[in-house]
Amino acid sequence: MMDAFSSETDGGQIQTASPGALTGALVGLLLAAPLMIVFFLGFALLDLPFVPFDVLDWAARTLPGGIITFGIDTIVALIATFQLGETSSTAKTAEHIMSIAGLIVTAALASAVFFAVMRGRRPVGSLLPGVILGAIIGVPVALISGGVNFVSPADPLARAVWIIGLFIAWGAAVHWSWQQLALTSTVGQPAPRASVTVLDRRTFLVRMGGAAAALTVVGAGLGSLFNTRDEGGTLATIPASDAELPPGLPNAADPVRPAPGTRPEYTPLADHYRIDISALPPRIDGETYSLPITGLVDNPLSLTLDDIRAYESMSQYVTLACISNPIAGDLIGTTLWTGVSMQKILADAGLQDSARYLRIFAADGFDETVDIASIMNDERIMLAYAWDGQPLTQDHGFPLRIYIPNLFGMKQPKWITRIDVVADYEDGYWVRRGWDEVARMQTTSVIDTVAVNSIYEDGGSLYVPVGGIAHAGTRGISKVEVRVDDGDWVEAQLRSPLSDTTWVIWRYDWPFAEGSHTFAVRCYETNGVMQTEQSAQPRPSGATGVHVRRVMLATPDAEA
Ligand SMILES: Nc1nc2c(c(=O)[nH]1)N[C@H]1C(S)=C(S)[C@@H](COP(=O)(O)O)O[C@H]1N2
Ligand SMILES: [Mo]
Repeated sequence: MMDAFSSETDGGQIQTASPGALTGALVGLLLAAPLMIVFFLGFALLDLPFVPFDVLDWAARTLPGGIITFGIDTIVALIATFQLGETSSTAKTAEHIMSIAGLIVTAALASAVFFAVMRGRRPVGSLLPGVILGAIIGVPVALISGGVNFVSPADPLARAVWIIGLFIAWGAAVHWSWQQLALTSTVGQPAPRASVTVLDRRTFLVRMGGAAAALTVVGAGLGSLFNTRDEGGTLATIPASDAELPPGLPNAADPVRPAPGTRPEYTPLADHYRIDISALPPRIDGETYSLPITGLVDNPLSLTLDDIRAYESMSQYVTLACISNPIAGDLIGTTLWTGVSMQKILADAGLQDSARYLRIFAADGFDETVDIASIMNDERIMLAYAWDGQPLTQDHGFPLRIYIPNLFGMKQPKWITRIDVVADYEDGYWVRRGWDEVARMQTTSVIDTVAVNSIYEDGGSLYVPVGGIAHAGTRGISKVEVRVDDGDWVEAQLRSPLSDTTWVIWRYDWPFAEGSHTFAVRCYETNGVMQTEQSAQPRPSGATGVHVRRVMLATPDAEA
């Protein structure tokens, strides 16, 4: 394992043993924990970058689309299989944990290599090799952070100094630890020199582990104490009186009630899924924000939030879905969007004859292209600044996002910073990574519930309410059918939707029969076209197929 060797010093014989790569890995690991905590404190208290998130974001932008998709699919499948909770927020948490674990493992490996390289050398002299070790990790990480971190408001130079400095401190600590371990006296022998406190290796590592753990705990405590940043900080810019709160949903009187257990028809804002390419959403100051609209226009514009809100507003109930949503997944939600029609804004900008597309750029490095012809054909395409009657939250794209009916979320940038009017089409962020260029929402239907706890009696017979959603973008739903076991397809009842672009709630009360049964659902667009029964994965064009649920039904207690 660890071979001992002797080295001469002017003080006489020091028994030294050169620790190996495994010990190096352990040291690197123990020292990485406090390093993470210091990074976290800098983030929580001083708005400095939390580098594990930056490295993750960078990897997500750089790795090939297939690998990223595989990663996303795996996480989504794991969350669904083990029912870990709402998909998008659970996935973000999983990514956060993976990013921290990844950096800690990197530190452990680097330290292992360092110990291997230093093996056999004399444990005296300057800590320069440790400093170099820190810089080898710190410099690329600082560059990565500088390239992808759109969250930290700190000065770029200060950010680089902070990141490189902390990694150098970590590297020096690794080197110092190596010196201490290499100087280890054989157990039982007194320290050879008074100036060098030599502990036996085990004691040293145990003490170091204890110190690292203590630092980590104290740091984490401090961090949570001070991390009181208010997400709403710059957001409350629409006076509450102007806010368009849903005044009671437009279909409140519809006699078709959702079957118990159907997902809420109007998604509570806090439960709306969030999908984007960053560990932390970009932060934009609404006070100083302005949106440049440039390129092939006669009057280049630069619109502040007040300018945009001065336009006549429109509010629409919208169902937004992610193209990664599996059949029956929760990466879909419905809320009220408020904004201004793109037609009005483009009219003021004055499109030139050659103008064909909008290139839309976002604060997180995301981008997409929108066809001007579709804007001219659909006044519902809008720049949105409010959801659910409130200014967009930071997660959902403050201050501005675009709404494009009928398309999956990947075509609809949040945190818009710039619009360029151009003549030529260019692929957007996810299209470049292999996803569908059009990304039209698929026609799908889902069984949310077979309400085994809501079986009821009517006219001497028992019924089980079955229900869920059906959605076809702007094409609308004309019919939903349910099949139980090998029976016929039977038409379900439809509740009138919140708008002609939202999902439709359906319900079917099935005559109860005990035992295990298989329920299937399919839907039809308004024009009579049936959804495809062909099952497809989300990549590249969105999931399709018939949703099936198998449920065990038992006769309810007579008293119940
Ligand atoms: N700037 C930016 N806009 C974006 C994204 C992003 O990563 N960055 N993700 C898109 C995707 S894939 C989806 S599904 C929707 C999700 O919007 P939400 O998080 O508000 O639900 O935002 C879209 N707009
Ligand atoms: Mo998405």
